[in-house]
Amino acid sequence: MRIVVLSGGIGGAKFLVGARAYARRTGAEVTAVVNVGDDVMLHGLRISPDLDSVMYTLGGGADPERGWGRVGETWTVKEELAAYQAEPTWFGLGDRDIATHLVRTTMLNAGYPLSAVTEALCVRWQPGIRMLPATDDRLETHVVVSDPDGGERAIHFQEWWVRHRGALPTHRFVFVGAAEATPAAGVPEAVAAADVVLIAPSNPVVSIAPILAVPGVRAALVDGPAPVVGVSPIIGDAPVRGMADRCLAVLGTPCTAGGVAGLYGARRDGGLLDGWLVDDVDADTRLDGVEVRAAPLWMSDEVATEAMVAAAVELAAAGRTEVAG
Ligand code: FO1
Repeated sequence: MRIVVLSGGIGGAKFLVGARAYARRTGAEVTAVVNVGDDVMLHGLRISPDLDSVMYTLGGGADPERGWGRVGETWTVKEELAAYQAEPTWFGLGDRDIATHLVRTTMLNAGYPLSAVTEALCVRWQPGIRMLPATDDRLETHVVVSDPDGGERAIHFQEWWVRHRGALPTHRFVFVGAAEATPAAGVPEAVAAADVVLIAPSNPVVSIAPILAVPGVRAALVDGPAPVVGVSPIIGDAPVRGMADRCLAVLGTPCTAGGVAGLYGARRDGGLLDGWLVDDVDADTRLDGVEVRAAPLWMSDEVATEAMVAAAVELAAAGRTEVAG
């Protein structure tokens, strides 16, 4: 069986650990299509936070406490940059992590696409799944916020997320470059060959939406043969982790399993979903045209997460829904 997983960073990485365990047990193959909207150029380096979170987590090199960056990290370069007052001082690059950014930036400058760079980095980390960026093109999430003088300005997602913790009057998210972007090498082929596509319980607004904003990725999902099953990132009325509540509020979408399902939409009605997996506490969630099932969705350990993946794959076995009309 071929499984494609749409994934953001930390939550997606945890889900992929379960997907890899499921694959090892059943002989399935997993391809992760990973968000690049969080990517940013800082100090001359290309940082790809979600790709790195997935790669380090699956490769056993992630810091489990912080959730991002490397375990056993040191911060000499960060301190030296701060001594020069080199902005942004609100974003910390660890010494070990910087080696990854140096290799990535050098390869990109030499003309390799991000997908090839990611493959090269994975030779070291051996994540046990295939990792693809959603696109090799420039795609950055920017956030339109209120200015103190009453106007509006757009800031990079990382400034909104890390520096301001999302606590600014926020109007909308813009996926710069998405409309012109094409899927990374291998993405349309992986989706076309998939038996099931899973949407990880990642932030729907700033992790999954930028992937879907690449027209060729969305088209591959809509036109491809595989059923699409989403896993709710919301349990009760709170995100499993991160700031999905703040992001959903910007869109005016309720922070509930049903709210996020509505955002993805039913395939029958021109959306994406054939199936939607919610936590047991949200078992009464309904979305017309979508098969909803409940299972425990806390990714407390690998065994629990593998069981989630198994439940999502089983839900996909119910098949694709017909498009209305
Ligand atoms: N998150 C922080 O809260 N503070 C940081 O200084 C920070 C640095 C950083 C460096 C590299 C990297 O790959 C991720 C980093 N993150 C940091 C995490 C990142 O901002 C976000 O959590 C993700 O982009 C959201 O998925």
